[in-house]
Amino acid sequence: MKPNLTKTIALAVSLLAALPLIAQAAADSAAPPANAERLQWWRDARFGMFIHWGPISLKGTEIGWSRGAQVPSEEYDQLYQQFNPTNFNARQWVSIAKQAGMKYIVLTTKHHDGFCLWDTKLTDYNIMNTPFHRDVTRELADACRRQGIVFCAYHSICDWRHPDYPLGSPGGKSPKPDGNMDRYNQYLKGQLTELLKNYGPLGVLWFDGEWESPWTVARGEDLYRHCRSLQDSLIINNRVGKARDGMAGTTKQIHENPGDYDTPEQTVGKFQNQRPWETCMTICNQWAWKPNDPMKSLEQCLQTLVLCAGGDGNLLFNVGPMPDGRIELRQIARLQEMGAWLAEYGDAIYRTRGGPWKPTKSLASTRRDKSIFLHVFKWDGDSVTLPGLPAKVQRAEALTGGRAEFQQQSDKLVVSIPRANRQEIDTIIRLDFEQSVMDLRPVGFPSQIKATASNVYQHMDDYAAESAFDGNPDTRWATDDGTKQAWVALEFPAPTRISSVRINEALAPRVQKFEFQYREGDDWKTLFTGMELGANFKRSFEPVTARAVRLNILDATDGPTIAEIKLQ
Ligand code: H79
Repeated sequence: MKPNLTKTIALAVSLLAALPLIAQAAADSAAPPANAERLQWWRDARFGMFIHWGPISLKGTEIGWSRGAQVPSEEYDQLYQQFNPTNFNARQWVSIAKQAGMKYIVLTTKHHDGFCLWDTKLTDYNIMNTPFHRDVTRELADACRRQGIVFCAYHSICDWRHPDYPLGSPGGKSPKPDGNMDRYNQYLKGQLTELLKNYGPLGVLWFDGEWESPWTVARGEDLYRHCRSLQDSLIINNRVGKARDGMAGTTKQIHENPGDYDTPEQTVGKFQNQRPWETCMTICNQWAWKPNDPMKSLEQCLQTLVLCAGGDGNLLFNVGPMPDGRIELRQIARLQEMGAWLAEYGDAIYRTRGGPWKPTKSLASTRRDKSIFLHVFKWDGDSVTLPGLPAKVQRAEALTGGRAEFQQQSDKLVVSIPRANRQEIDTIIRLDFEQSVMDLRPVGFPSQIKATASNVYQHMDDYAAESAFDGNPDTRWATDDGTKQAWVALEFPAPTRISSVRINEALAPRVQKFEFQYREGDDWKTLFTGMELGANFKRSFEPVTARAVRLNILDATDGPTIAEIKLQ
């Protein structure tokens, strides 16, 4: 009896341990779990089109945010009377998405400005009351269905124009004395009922504008249930809740918050294979159309897609159509280039999962069944060296041409192909194994940066010393609240000649007194001292050969935090 029982318990425990985090979260959260089959479809799709559009395209400023800022609210709110996109053609939009290799379209049915792109009965501020008089949401939803693309809706929770929503423009900064959130919530739910009943089934509901104080996790949960009760197969993003970690888009307190996936914005999400995620990013700089908005290169576009897939996430790539209803020709051309690449190499993107190697600036990996697709952006001399895997490579094939070679040892895998076969954007090598590679644990690359600090905010890796030297201004070294003195140091791999330094404090200037030092042998020597640093400190000095450098902060108003220290 006893051994069997132990076995049963051991089996149950191991089964429990194997349950994905999503299932655990669902079990704890009061909201029902996502429809697994639909979520799987969405993950496999990997690539979707985001469309930000509305009367504000007439001005070329940002949708929602420019209301009461660049464009006076009174003027903004009258623009719909001139909105007449006579060249709008839903079939063409869908064709463009399909040619790009995208599998779903997310349309801004309502942004923070409150304008409704469908025939809503709940407000007059909608597309039917423009000179255009056509329900573009209806037309797009129908065209999607006919052409085999999944139609999805973006919907802003905040509405800075609606008299009941308690906050107004600019950017939700002005409280409305007569706001009534309960009444607004009825309006919000009523509008979603219309969308789900008359335009569905929808693939995804993409909420946004949840961060303002009138929204609560209880309202989020109620809204999540409301939408799922109207369409059970609906996938809903994490912005329905209240736990998004800023633009990184991950979900804090995942157990208590509704929402099926994370939403990094204008940044590629970090490797995360325990919970689905989707980066949303613009093809130019603005979400809404802007004349001559600088556009991303094909290299940026494709590497972004590959980095998302390699991190086990989706990419929702945004276009802002022009006020006459057309998408810009140069944007169409770029999307077609992406589609042509995907037509050839989509096997290494669609229906894959990220890893096992976590993406770096130089490479990413995706996998399916018994194959890993290695995507190399930058070579390290003649080859790339990857951390070892507990599985034996049988074969390597360069999908982008040439003969791939590999050498496998217990601690590393070295892969190469002839220089002439390297692709400028992405050289793809498929590695075949005897068994499935889906259960191989994700492996990171050991950091090349040897940095240390006297104090790291809450001992969190995200704020480690390395973040001050990683060349990425979006990451920072941070110290605990109230810290007045702290140092951060960098060890060079070999003695290095330096003659200038740039230092960028993150957030507000806090440093009040510091010394900048270097080490040749055993002792730190001071190169210079100063009082304030701020966001843009620069200093040149007599060249020295250093083994290490150190910023020693002697006084600060609060815990110092540094985005970058760059040496030359
Ligand atoms: O629709 C597009 C943008 O108009 C919209 N989201 C994409 C999809 C957008 N909403 N907010 N922003 C863009 C930037 C806002 C950032 C902030 Fe915050 C709002 C900073 C502080 C409050 C949310 C909460 C992000 C960080 C904390």
